[in-house]
Parts: sequence; structure tokens; C-alpha cells
Amino acid sequence: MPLARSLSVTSLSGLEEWDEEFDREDAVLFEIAWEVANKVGGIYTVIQTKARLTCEEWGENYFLVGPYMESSVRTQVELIEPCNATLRRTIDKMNSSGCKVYFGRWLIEGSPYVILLDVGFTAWSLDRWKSELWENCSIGVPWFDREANDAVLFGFLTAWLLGEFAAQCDEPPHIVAHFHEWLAGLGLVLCRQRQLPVATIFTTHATLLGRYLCAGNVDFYNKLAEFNVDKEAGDRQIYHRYCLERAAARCAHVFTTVSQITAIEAEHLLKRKPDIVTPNGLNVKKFSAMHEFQNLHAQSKARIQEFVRGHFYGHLDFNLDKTVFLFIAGRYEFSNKGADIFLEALARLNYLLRVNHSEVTIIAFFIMPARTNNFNVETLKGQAVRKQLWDTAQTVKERFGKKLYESLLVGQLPDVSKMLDKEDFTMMKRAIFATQRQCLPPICSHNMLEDSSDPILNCIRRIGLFNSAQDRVKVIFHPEFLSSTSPLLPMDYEEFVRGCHLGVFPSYYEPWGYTPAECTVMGIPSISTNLSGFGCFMEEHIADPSAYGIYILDRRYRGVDESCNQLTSFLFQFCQQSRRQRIIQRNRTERLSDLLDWRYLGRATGFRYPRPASVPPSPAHSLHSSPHHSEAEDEEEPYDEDLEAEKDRVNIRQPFNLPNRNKNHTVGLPEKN
Ligand code: G6P
Ligand code: 1S3
Repeated sequence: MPLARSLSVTSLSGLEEWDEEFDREDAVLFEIAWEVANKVGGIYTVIQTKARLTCEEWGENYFLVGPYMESSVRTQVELIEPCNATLRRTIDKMNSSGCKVYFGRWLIEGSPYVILLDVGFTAWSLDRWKSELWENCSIGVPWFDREANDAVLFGFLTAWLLGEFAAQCDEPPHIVAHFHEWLAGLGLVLCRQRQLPVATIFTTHATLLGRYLCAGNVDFYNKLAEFNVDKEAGDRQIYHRYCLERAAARCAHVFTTVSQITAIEAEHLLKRKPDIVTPNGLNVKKFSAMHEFQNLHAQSKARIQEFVRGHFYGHLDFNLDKTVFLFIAGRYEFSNKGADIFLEALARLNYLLRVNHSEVTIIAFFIMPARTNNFNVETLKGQAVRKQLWDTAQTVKERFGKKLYESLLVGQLPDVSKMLDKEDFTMMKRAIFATQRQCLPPICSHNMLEDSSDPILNCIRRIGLFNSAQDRVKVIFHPEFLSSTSPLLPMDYEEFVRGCHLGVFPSYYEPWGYTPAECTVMGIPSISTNLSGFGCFMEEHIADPSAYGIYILDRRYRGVDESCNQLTSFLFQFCQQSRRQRIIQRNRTERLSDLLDWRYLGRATGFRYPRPASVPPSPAHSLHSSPHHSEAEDEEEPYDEDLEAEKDRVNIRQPFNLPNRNKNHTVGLPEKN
């Protein structure tokens, strides 16, 4: 790592030490990421959800910097004139030197300013910049790596922008530049190499090597200290990317990661211990009435049930009112995201439910995008059949109603046996015949391009979960992100999550994990792991996470089979809860949302949520996660939600005003009990 060696990380080289008295209003913050107004993965969520609060804090002095992507800009960005003279001069200067730099407002909450750099427009500079990179930093980027080429262009343009901005300032500037992930990292390296007067922060959301190594079936966490990082990166043909990432981490004035577990990973793989851990938050919207999110659950669940009615037509031999919806969602990394052990646990759960003659049916959704060529016919047909049954029922109802009305008009009570005539029966019989089916309800909703080698499908073939009548666990694989305009399941992701009962995210590699966090703020319980940033964070801040519907699977100290058994037992326990217990648990889950709000994240250090007051103290009387007040599966029993909430609130007190109990108690990895 030639550059990393030549730059002293601790030195401020090029950066004047800031006078502590300087006026905060004079400081300017640039936040730079490839996912600014450009949705690729989790970093987009980080930036988008944080924008409102950052705008409140930094006002007119906050600028997001990202790539110019025409399709996203058309729908998400309002292009405007630069908001101040310094920026106008900077952008004009760059544009007159062969760049295309756009300025606008990103139309999300907070409407932050965005500066978008058209990397394609400056592709003519690629060779020159690559040789400069080689000469100054000894990092060679191969021509065929398109993503790395984009990173080079984006990096040089960012450094140009910051350098030009600093040059255009009348007073000595106070510039902070926060770079996310390796794709944006080169801009930081160049700021340091050119000694620009810019204070730099680098946040890594996952390390390149970590992701690759974990996906490759290695004993990652036990071998962290032993990897020959250069060789491992070389073997995977990502050495140049790795160099860019490591140089950015090494050169930053402040280096951060999103969780403690990724901090340890970074220390070993990037050879720098992060200065601070900055967990990811969300922009939490609170409803004024507690029950509102519960109503939303019921509404969204009804829509999922409608879809299920169509999907399982001809095989609706289970009670939808006693059906529990589970889901896993995210980037399709089969073992990193834990889809492998989820499927295995589902097979075990299926067995348990069958031998226990359970009345509960489980439907597990897999929402992970894969290569497809659209929906398959059988799945679309299911929804068409359902719609036809609905239409038939409506037609018969109308004809029935008309006859009833006519009979009442002439002052007679109707003869009920004559209310339905032959035509009605023919219509209904035809509709019922249409529901006959020669095959089982499909597992996959789409035609997969790599059907025979797809890991989820192959695993299902092996464990034999084929949606047959005897199976208590059914599986639906939807290999595309959800959309409210889908002809199949017209719901957006948030609506879908609200309608489910439990999110299952048993990841092996998960630097943070937004999916369980999103479940939490919507009041939906979830399963994560003690290898995920989110799981460790919750374990640290909550005395009894499972009582709040936060189940944390041990994938750290147990073998795969044991973890799988633990996951099965979490799922089995969850299935045994009554409706009332689920409602109470959702209320508790939702009460944790403040913990994940960007507004409070920084202040949550050292705080621990106690066990909810309403959970019985002895585990012998409690079902791991839920109070056992009643066995009844109904809502009629008096249940004072406010009282329950109040009991817990008294117990929790004001979480974020408490002093730090232990100064060193930041987001540490939990000790093994
Ligand atoms: C919410 C609604 C209730 C509904 C319940 C269903 O709490 O407010 O009206 O009965 O959800 O809960 P479940 O866990 O069975 O989907
Ligand atoms: C990464 O996205 P991913 O799903 O590839 O960054 C996210 C935001 O920090 C993080 O939540 C996730 O764990 C990482 O893996």
C-alpha cells in the first residue's frame, strides 16, 4: 500500500488546525456517495433517511455529492441554479473545463441540495487519471472493471470539486467531506494527496474482502486475524478495489464503520481501527394514536391474504385466519443473508408443526431479486382465477339483491329457496370448476433465467417444501423487489412488511442490517443475528430483546446446525402465540423505534431498555417472548393497551436523558453469556 505508507494518518497535512472558536455557520459539509439520488443498496437508505436531520443541523451549508444518473434525476431531482456565489463559480469553472456538473434539490424529506457529477461525460479523462493514480498512489485499475473505472472518474471529479470550491472561497474555508464506501473513497485519497484544506471522514458500510470471503464458505470470524489480505484480494481479482478502499480508510482524518462487528473486521482487513462507530438510523414517523400502526397491519395483512387466496387457488385447505406470514428480503446473497439456514429451519418447523398437529399454517416469502424473464403464467393465472370468483360472487349478489328488492316492493317476504335460479348456479359451478388445478401452487412467482442453478430453488428441491397439502409451511419466492404497480402483488415494500407477522434475517454477513430495523419502527417483530450490526446493537441496548419482539440468533458461538435449531425454536415459539400475544408484542416492538431514530442515535450510548414491566418475571411462566395472560386466541378479552404501555413506560423512563453509566460502554460486541 504505497500511498497509505506515504501519508501519515494522524497528521493534518494540508489542513490548518481549526480554531475551536470558529463559527459553525462558516463550516460547509459535503457528503459524498455513489448512492446519492441513485438507489443501489443500503447506503441510499442511510443518506435518504438522514437528510432531513442533517439539513436541519447544517442548513444551507450541506451538500450531497453523487453521480448524475439521468433516469433517477428525472424522477427525483429538481435541477436549479447553484444556491450561492462560491458554488456557482466552482461549478461554472468545472463546466467550462470539460465537465458536466449539475446542481439541484433532491426531492426527499429535507430537500437537500445535491451536486451531481456526470462521470460518463468525462470518460475521456479516464486514461490520464488512471496513470496519475498509478504514478502518485501505485494503484493500477484494469480496463475491464467498469465499476472501478466509474470509481476513478467519480473520485477525480469529487477531488476537483472540493479543490475548486476551496480555491473559490474568499476566507480560509472550513470544509468537511464525508465519503461513503470504496466507490467514493478515491476522492478522499486525492484530497489528502493534494493536501486540500478539507477535513475528511470515511465510513465503510461493509468491507469488500469481508463480503467476498463470507460468501465463499470460510470460517470468517474465527480466522479474521489470519487472512493474508493482499493475497485474498488478488485471488478474487479485486486487489485494485481493495487498494482504493484501504487507502481511503487509511487516509481519512476520521474513519468510521456502521457497527462494532464491522469495526473489528475493518481493523483486520483494512488495517485501521475505526475511530468511532456510527450506527445507522431511520427517519421515524410516530403515529399520534398507538393503535394506528396496528390498524395498518390489519389492512396490509388483508391485502397479502388476497394474494394468497389467488396463489393457492384450488389448494386453500388451510385457515387464513390462522396463517402466519414470515418474510426475508434483501440483496440476493444466499448464505450471507442467511437464506440457507432460514430454509433449513423452515423444513424443521414444518416437521414440528405436523407432528404437533398444529392448526397454524406458515407462509414464508423470499423477496430477493434474481435474473428472471417476468412473472410465470401459473402465478398470474392464480390472481385471475381469484378475481373471477370475486366477480362471480358480486354478480350473484347483485341479482339476489335485485330479486329481494322487488319482492319487498310488492310487500312480500321473499321465498328464499327461489332467490337463486338455474343461471346463478351455472355461473357459480363454472367459477368453481375454474379453480381446479393439476399442479401444486408454485414456489416461484417468476420464470427464473438460472432456474437449475438457483440456490433458493435448489435448496427447496432438496428439503422438499413443495407447497403440498400436508405441508404446514408453504414457500413463495418472489425474485423481484416489490412495487405498488405490480399486477401480481401490488404493494410497496413498506406496506408488505406491515402486513407480515415476522421478518426473518438470519444473516452471516451483515454490517448493519436495515431490514430488521425497518420492521422494528413499523412494529413488526424480527429475527436477526449476533453477527449483524443491528442484532449486536439491540442486544446491547435492550435487557430482554425477545420480549420486545427482537429475536437475536446466535451465529457467533454456535455451529450452523445448532443455530438452525435455535432459529427453528424461535419460529415454533412464535407460531404458538395467540393473536392477543402477537398484538401485545407488536406494541412493544414499536415502542423501540426511538432507539433507531437518527435524532436520538447519538444520545443512546450507555442506555439499556429494561425488560417490559408486563412480562412475568419467571421464565417458567412465560413463553420466551410473550406474556401468558390468556390462552384464548381472541381479542374479546379485556386488554388495556394504555395500561400495558404505561407500565412499560414507567419502567423505561426517559431513555436518552440518562447519563452514561459506563463511559466505555459504547456499541460493544455482546459478551457470550
Ligand atoms: C391489529 C388490528 C386487529 C387485528 C390484529 C391481527 O392489531 O388492530 O384488529 O385483529 O392486528 O393480528 P394478527 O397478528 O393476527 O395479524
Ligand atoms: C450494506 O448494504 P448491504 O445490504 O450490502 O450497507 C447497509 C447500510 O449501512 C447495511 O445496512 C448492510 O448491512 C450492508 O450490507
